Amino acid sequence: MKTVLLSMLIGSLTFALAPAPAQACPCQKGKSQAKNEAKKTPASATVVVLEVKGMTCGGCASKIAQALKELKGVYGADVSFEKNRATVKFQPKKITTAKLVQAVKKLGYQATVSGG
Ligand SMILES: [Cu+2]
Repeated sequence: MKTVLLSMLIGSLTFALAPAPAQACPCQKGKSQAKNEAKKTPASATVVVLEVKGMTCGGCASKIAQALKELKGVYGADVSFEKNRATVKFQPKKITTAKLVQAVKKLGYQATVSGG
């Protein structure tokens, strides 16, 4: 029992130290708890960089990354809130960049394929 109490204490301490997320942020609603498993990336995969607008906290970035990773044909998504950018590794035969953009827009953010 003592171990349980201690871990609970540590748990709440960690929680208290973590930065509080912005309440008005759209990423706070309907947060998915899907697994963050890395998929195997074939050599034929390609990378696209999307410019993402509308992110207001790191949670937005994680939410977008999560949604992108759940798409068929996407092997990995790295979203940076600071850079307003999403780097997506995907299989062009399975999914188009338009679909990737669409998935980000569906979450309430603006996205465009970066020119370079
Ligand atoms: Cu957010």
